[in-house]
Amino acid sequence: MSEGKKMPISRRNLLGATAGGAALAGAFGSRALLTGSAVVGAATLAGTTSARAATGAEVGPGQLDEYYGFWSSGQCGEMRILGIPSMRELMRIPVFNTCSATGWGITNESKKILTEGLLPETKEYLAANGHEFPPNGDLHHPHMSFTEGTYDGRFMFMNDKANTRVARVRCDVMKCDKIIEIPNAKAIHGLRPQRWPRTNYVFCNGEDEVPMINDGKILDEPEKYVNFYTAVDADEMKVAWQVMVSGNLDNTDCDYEGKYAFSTSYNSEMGMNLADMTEYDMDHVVVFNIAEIEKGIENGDFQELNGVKVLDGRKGQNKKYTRYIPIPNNPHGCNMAPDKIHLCIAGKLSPTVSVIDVRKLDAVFNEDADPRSVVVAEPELGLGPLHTCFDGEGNAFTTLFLDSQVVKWNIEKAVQLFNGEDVDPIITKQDVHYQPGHNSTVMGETLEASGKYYLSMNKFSKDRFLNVGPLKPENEQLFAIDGDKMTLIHEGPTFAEPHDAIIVDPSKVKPVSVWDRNDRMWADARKQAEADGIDLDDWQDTVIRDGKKVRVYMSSNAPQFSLESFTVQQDDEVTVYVTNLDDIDDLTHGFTMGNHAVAMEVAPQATSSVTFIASRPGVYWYYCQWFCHALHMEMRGRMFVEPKAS
Ligand code: K7E
Ligand code: CUA
Ligand code: CA
Repeated sequence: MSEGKKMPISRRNLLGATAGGAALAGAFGSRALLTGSAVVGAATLAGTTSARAATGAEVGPGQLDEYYGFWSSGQCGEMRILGIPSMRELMRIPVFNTCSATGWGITNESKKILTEGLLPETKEYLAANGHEFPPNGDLHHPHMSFTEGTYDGRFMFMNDKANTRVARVRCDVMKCDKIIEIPNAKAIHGLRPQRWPRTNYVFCNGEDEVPMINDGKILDEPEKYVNFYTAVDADEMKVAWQVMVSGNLDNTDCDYEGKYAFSTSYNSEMGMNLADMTEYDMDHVVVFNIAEIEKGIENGDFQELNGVKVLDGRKGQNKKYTRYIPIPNNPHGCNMAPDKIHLCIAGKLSPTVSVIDVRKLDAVFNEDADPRSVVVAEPELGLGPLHTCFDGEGNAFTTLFLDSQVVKWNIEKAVQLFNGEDVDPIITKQDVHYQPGHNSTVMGETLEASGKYYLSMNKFSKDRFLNVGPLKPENEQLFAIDGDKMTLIHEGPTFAEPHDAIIVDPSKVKPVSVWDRNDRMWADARKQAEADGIDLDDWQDTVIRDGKKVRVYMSSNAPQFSLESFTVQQDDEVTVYVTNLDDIDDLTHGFTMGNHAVAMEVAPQATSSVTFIASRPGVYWYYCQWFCHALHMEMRGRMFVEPKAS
């Protein structure tokens, strides 16, 4: 325990007169937060409808949006797709959650994805608690795969902070195809795909500190805790390597050259409580040297921990794997500018953004130059800077959580100011409602960044909408940008809790409308069907008995299932395979077995399967749960469960 080291944190301390104190008061004192917001809220904004017309951002009925938006959903655990600039929600893609509409977490295909990447000890834990896979997730950071510094439309990658997982979504069918649990690390938070030459790695930060071997032999001995930085092989979805670091890890990003990756750490103190985590004036950014790490792996300079090659990149190791750059004060956001030069670190409790010139990192690694020599600007922007995005014209937008504002500033001018020139880097400040976290511009984390639209993901909506009870939605605002002018064109509630989003040009993403019949999503079903002598591509109406196992193969063709009934015996393990033979755009069927907790989507040309124990005798109706036809209600059939002979 680290008690007695200093004064415990209290409201009175927090409300002290220093800048840090003021920031803390806002961050942790709800009264202060409310007061601040009310002031901002008084300035009511003009109607967004006319603003849309004025900025040319109108999207009429039947018109398509200019851009895709890929959204996280925080503790909902799913990924969402929105249209920009309309902000219409287009789709929800279940990942770490379960979904009644699509059957994610119910079908055999999704259960396999949700379970196969779990560690053995996690499976044991889950089984002891009546789960096959974690029923929850916390998805913060969705990012697309890159080729040469821009999106390539292959995959989306995302983290689950709650259960230390990383997932991949295929952009051709917009379904999750891989989820892995990361060993050793705890609470994967920041996540970024490698930008250059392509996304070979997905970099993942472990936020929570634990003993290196976390088997209960070490408990309250924080000096023995470590954190792990993980590189996931993006193609294989397997851990490539890990680096042990000093301090914890929060957000991460990487350069446009494939040389370095970066992570913020707000707990360089390795504190175990709020007071200790906020003790130092300076925390740090860890810089990871990718080539040196790969060399270290090659040369065997690692220990194997739970099947993973782990290098020691802790402070004082005097190796070239990592360097630590001092940064004030509990830094959070970590954002690489599309100028390929400037990395922007948001100070959170410091009103500054620290700008690192990544070209200067070679000297730090090779000549042991002063780590702070890479900081080329540190403009004071406002209270509570959290995240920064870019317009591709040398300007940055930083969210100010405590000020409930976004500040637009010029990177080059911030550098000039740092060099003693008499310039003001701040271009404009814009109120948002309220307390913004992440922000995004169009293609803003790629070489094709543009400042056409600016998205503010605000953590509080408070008085902006009709009251829906104590639990309130978040609030998102979209601005059209024209020169230095930011015009609000959308404000709307979102359910918990979009942390982050990327805005992607449709030329990068080409999803299909109809599945390929040979898709690997149902490879297992196809294999089983072949073994059973069933042609999955043809009309199927076959029931196969295999001891206590029964396999029911049926197809769907609007508005009919190929089987109007089938019979099983009590306690049979029943697997129903449904193949949708319709190959028309948007003609999705579903399969719900009444009173059996079984439901799934079967999109055009897809096969889905579900397994359950028919433990109750009787007549049960199954029906199509996606509206498909005028006779959709009639698209149903009966399962007869014959009672056991007593
Ligand atoms: Cu990206 Cu919300 Cu996880 Cu900042 S974090 S806000
Ligand atoms: Cu088929 Cu509804
Ligand atoms: Ca700290």
